[in-house]
Amino acid sequence: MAVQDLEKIFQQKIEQEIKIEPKDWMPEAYRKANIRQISQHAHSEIVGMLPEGNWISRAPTLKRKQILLAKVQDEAGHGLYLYSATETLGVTREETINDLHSGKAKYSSIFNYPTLTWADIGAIGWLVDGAAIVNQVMLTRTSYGPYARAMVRICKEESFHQRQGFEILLTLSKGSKEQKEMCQDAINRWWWPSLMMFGPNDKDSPHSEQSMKWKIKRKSNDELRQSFVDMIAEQVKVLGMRLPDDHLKWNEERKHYDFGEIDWKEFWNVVKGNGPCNKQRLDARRKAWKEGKWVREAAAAYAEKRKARQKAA
Ligand code: FAQ
Repeated sequence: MAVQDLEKIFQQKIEQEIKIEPKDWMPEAYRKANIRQISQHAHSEIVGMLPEGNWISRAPTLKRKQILLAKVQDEAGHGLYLYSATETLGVTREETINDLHSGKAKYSSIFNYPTLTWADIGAIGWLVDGAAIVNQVMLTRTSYGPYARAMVRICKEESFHQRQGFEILLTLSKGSKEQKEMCQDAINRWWWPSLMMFGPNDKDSPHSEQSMKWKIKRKSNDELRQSFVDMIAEQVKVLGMRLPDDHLKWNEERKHYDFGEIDWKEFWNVVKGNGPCNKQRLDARRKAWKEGKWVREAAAAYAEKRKARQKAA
């Protein structure tokens, strides 16, 4: 079949909301766009384990420790589904991971900020998982089948994560003067970086137009950011805390909250590798990859042995 006909069939499927599956014909640029987004999403989940991992040994109670361990393990699982979804597009996991370690591939800017107090674990659950859900609920309807299906399960787990984060902050917000201050301080530090998770403004987002046409993205960066602000501006009232933005105000005409300008200089600085923890995060991932080499080799050898045994039987 001529390429023009294949392209027509592909576009028709997109328009009719039929998922694109790994063995279907797809334009090379669509394949590459998905590899870029899904692999960077996978890296974000894996690097995202580090800031919270920092508090597993210091969680204030055994129960909190168990919950945090389970949450961090969930993030590892999300990374693995997403690496598998990336592999269905014809790249190996090693190639994908090498791109992270060489600095070629990005991961979410949010994970380059430090976790200074226990309240940061609450703020990550509430704000970071909260922002992730707003983005990922949209992605359950993305056009590439394996990515959409991975998102359904991930969203269920993320919604638990958000509630556990909120509950940590709610407990602190009802505590001593110091605990209340710690809660507000964490919100102050995580609020703006969590707004940056949605990416640049639409007018400065080079990938958005094509990704929307292909229904990889179903809502724009600014639309999703606005939904997040509207949701959090209400939830913060329950905590009795405030968001660090003097411009945050309900706009009756727009039926949305207005909010202040993001510091885009800070955003691009972090994305380009110069945030407070970029070096630390990448060093930790490179070290884990190096030290885990024997585990990967042992697992591969065991799989080979099992295959040979099954064949002989
Ligand atoms: N950080 O043209 P656009 C989580 C890059 S998961 C770093 O707008 P696009 C779970 C972008 O890649 C969080 N880089 O790009 C969890 C592109 O560079 P490139 C991760 C960013 O793709 C919670 C360039 O800027 N979620 O949190 C960022 O249309 C708690 C131009 O940008 C996902 O990855 C950023 N914030 O829209 C884990 C969701 N924003 O690739 C542990 C899937 C933009 O050309 C603990 N991804 N860039 O080199 C998406 O929805 C999209 O890729 C966007 C960006 C919205 C992130």
